[in-house]
Amino acid sequence: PHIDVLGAFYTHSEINEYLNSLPERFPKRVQLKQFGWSYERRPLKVLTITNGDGKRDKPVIVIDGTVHAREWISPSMALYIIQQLLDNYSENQELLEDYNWVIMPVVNADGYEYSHTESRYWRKTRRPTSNPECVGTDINRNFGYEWGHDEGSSSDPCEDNYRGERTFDQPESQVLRDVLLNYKGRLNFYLSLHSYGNKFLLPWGYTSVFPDRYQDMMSVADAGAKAIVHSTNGIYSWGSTYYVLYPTSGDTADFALGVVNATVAMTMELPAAGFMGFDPWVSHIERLVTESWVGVRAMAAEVIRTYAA
Ligand code: 0X9
Ligand code: ZN
Repeated sequence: PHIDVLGAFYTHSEINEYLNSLPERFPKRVQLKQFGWSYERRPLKVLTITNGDGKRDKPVIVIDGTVHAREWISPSMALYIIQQLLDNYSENQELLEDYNWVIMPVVNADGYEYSHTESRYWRKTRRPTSNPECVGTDINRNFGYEWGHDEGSSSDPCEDNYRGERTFDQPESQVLRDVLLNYKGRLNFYLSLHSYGNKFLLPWGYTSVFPDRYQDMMSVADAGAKAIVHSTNGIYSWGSTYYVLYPTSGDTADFALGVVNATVAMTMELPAAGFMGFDPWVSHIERLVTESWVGVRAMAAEVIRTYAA
């Protein structure tokens, strides 16, 4: 079925139904793959978008959404990107000339459903923990690079940044890990969509030291921020997570850089809207995703220009 991204927030099963419809509509240009299941056995799907020329092993841009359940603009943004690349292909063709895009709109499927049905501001997964009182692990503290520091994550299952008992003990983290590792050697841009904060966050999260590739990654963030301010006056800040936000350890972007060797790894904190910042009204969606697309598009173009295939 068609999905009106600007007209509603969708549940995980609605998003999957939409993804399932795409291979039939774009048989030459998309591949839909299920990489695994969530703890509550929801299918976790990943869409690859190409220009249909059949060339294999192009470098890739990997984008994920909904690592955190309550950040509802993130799956909407992932769906909007998909539609820009598929339905608005004529304007975005050059973004697919030498690159393939791999998009996973919902990583934390159980938490996302729970945020629709039970508790709007839920963040973590829904797997029980060693503490019978507290459910859920923060996927963005569960990844296996510099995992387990008390600075930037918590060992307490009742905390919102609980890192789990060990690395990748959440099935959703395993799935995203496998997606990233699948593209090792040609992961030129990893972008994790979160909200909120108007920030481009670069590794490292776990230490105040800057990675070797920091300046190159900063140039990409720079291109995104510049494009957004020119189009809407939207103001972003950018820099290392540790300084611009707060220390985080075991997050996906640190893993993408530290283990998968991504050329550029970044977390994008989309703009705030609504009562708590995580909860835009439906009427906000269009403004948020169109502005954010200007930034994502400019960053992708900068990566493609700088790191030619
Ligand atoms: O704390 C987080 O996990 C992220 N912020 S959020 O408000 N969406 O929860 C930021 C993680 C940033 N990490 C890296 N860029 N390495
Ligand atoms: Zn988040």
